[in-house]
Amino acid sequence: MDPQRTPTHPLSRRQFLANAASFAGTALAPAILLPGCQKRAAVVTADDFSGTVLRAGRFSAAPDGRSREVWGYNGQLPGPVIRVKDGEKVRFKVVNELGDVSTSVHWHGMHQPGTWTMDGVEDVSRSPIPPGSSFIYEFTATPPGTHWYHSHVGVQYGNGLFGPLIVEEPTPIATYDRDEIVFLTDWFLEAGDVLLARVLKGMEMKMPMKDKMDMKEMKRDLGDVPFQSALINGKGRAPGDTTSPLAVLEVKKGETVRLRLINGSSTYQLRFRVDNHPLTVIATDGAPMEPVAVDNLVINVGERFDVLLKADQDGAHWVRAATLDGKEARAVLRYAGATGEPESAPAHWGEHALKPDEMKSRAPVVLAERPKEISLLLGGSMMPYRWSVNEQFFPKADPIALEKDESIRFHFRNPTGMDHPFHLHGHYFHVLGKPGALNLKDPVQKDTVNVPAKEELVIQWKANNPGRWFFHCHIEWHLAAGMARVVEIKPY
Ligand SMILES: [Cu+2]
Repeated sequence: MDPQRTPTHPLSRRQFLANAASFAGTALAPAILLPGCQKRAAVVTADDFSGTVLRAGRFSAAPDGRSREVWGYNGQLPGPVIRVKDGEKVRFKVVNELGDVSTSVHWHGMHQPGTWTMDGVEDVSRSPIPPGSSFIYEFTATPPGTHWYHSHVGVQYGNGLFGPLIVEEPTPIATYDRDEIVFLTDWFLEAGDVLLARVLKGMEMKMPMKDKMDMKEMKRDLGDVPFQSALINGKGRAPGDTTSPLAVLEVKKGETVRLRLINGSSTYQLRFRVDNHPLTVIATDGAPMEPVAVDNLVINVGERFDVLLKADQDGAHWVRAATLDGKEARAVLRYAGATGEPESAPAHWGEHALKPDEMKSRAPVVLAERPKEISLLLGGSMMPYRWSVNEQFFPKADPIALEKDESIRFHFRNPTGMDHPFHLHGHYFHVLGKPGALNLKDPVQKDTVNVPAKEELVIQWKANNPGRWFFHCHIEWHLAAGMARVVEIKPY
């Protein structure tokens, strides 16, 4: 074992909060410093840039009918739609107008070939953008497909610092008339750092008698923060609200629409369905897959799915996104000429939910025969509240050191009571499935995969993009409490 391994004795509450504060990019020094990239972000003035500018700022809004301070880009929720072409050299200027905190933008899904320092992860890719400063991100947009962008500092993005990033395919992957973005996100009245503090405190109060709770004893748990509401394209209704405007997707009878589904939540996986409309799944995380016709599909935090919807009905129909215990957000699919909202009716999800083993790559797959095997044991405790990979808690965790072009097999074991959606930056991986039933023939490519509670999962990938890449659970509270590693691919 590595001599640097972090001792497993629990942190005191004070130490934990200090670490959390450091994550939130507040008063404390960055937790880690990088060789060659400690430099502060460059400051540019308004007139040396023409192109897309994202201004990260705070504004008041009531997206689910309850007013709060939203942190967002350009005063919008979600942030502006960015559409670029595959292979295009892009430049985005990000201006930090948040006031007293640093920020960054991670381009979730972009592989950043040769530009790992543009990946936007706080203190992994580079130092974040200080308050009042700006930074120009410059990279080649690839791979094509449905992606998103969000802050990668502390637990900021759940406050609204997210938006869709679409990279157009050079040749169409399906036949359809047009596309629509459907950006899903859970939504809370309180700011991320307030919720994080409550997660720590609340869990302690729930379980005062136990010094350390083994997650194996817990039944499956859907979220660390109680669900409040969710938004579809920035609109929703908190419980009891029946009048706040909902997002409307207008369709014409006879057309086929590609829905670009993005789950930009901080906490909850969401089941998606359009009443009376089966969906054909054609891509995930940007990568084309063999089409699968479904009634509904679960989208984990950080994941994207592209689905085709054939508009062959009339009137108005509910678009639903619900937690696995049925707490629901809605939008309206409305045919030209129709008005109003559908009748209120309970969800009928249909029989066919997309299953992980139905997802197969459309492109031919060649897997290396003797990949390097790396075991990843996921763990967690409630007191102190923290989450681990191989019993280490980021940032006090060893990097996963790899050589360029090594083939890697990650074997996840998740004995905890929660699902963990893991995201690997800078690469695709193939999802081989559960041990004993690996798909070595046509496994789908993804960049974010759910590791279900009490299960094991194997993925394989090639470390062909040198750099320091983040690899982590995308649930904000798990990431902030240690469930992350840096994957270091040398030479970079
Ligand atoms: Cu997690």
